[in-house]
Amino acid sequence: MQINRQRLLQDLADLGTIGRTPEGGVSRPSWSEADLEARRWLMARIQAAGLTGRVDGAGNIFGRWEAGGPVVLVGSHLDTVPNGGTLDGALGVLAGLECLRRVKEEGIRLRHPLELVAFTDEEGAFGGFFGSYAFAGKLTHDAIARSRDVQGRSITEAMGHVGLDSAQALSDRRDPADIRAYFELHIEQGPILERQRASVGIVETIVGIQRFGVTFRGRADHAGTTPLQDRKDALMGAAELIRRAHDLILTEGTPASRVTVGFMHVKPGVPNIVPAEAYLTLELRDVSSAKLEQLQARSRDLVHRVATEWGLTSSIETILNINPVPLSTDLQQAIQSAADELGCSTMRLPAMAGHDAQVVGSIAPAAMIFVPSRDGRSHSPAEFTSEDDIDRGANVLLNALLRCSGT
Ligand code: HGY
Ligand code: MN
Ligand code: MN
Repeated sequence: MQINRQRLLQDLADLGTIGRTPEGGVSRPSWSEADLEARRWLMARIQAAGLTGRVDGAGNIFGRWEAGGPVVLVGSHLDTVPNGGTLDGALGVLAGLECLRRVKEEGIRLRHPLELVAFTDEEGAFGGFFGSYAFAGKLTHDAIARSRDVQGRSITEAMGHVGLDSAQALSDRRDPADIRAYFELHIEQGPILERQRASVGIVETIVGIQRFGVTFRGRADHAGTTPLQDRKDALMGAAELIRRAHDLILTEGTPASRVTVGFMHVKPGVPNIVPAEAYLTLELRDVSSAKLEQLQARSRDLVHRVATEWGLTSSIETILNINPVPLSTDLQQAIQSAADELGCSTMRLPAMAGHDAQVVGSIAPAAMIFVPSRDGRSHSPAEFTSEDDIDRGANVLLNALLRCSGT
């Protein structure tokens, strides 16, 4: 049995028009108008396929055919980064939907039901992994209260706007005993598969991420009358931190360590006033928990040292703290067997992007299948995977799902 290639490609093209940007990318941050439209579109596709659709308290969307017993879950996310690509997340959800449709069309009786899932806010418009955290029972009242976008809008407000109560997310934890396995097909978003000429990646570990909001506070002063040595310029602290954090990770990290400052805000943000406050996000990643812990401790020290050197005060808040997660070796083997049967070349590799699979993987066996990304590009409209690679990946997914669901 094979997936229906044309139907999957058409679904990807259709979803890719929702939130389309002039640059050819898509913007569907969680709970935006485009995200809501994508949610309605997916629910209509689920119903058109004759599956039972459901939305839980966190806004996660499910599609199921048969009931009873622990499920084999398959999915990913519909939300995107601003001006991102059309495949990140969408591929895993739509390939999952296609697999369920094929099993239903063929009337295959499975020992374990298949269930489709599209998780809420994987990309982190409000912090990240809201849906999978709720699903895994790892969400708290405090975490919900802290979930805000960069404009300061809370997830409670965003969900309230569409008639949902964010507190409901706390009551929709899924019993781990109800999950036999979770599979996520995803684009690699890096250059490894393409360089190695492998068509299917089998993920061994997913990177850990620690994301902080760092604030430097100094003093607003006149940009003309205040001599440089008399200033408490908050932005100088931020600039120094960015430079030195980069050096710190290069010298103390491993080739799998990352640091990124992806957002910065300066107050009052006026050309002729010395910056009184600078806020930035500092994100660290590593596949080793011990290394990630070491790097975050060293980065925290660095923030305080830099603040002192520039006569500033500083504070650090945690936005995201997610551990590296090794994926199930049994499920890796199932993917390997599926790929071998289909004659696909494979390689094992780590995932350097965060994925819902690492949250689900903390409570149940989880696995990821990667397909190549041209030039390793992602989180950009330049994201591209060939139709043949998409087709191969989706067929490996279908084959692996059947192996785990028990025909
Ligand atoms: O940020 C990430 O790694 C992912 O794309 N959510
Ligand atoms: Mn992404
Ligand atoms: Mn993704």
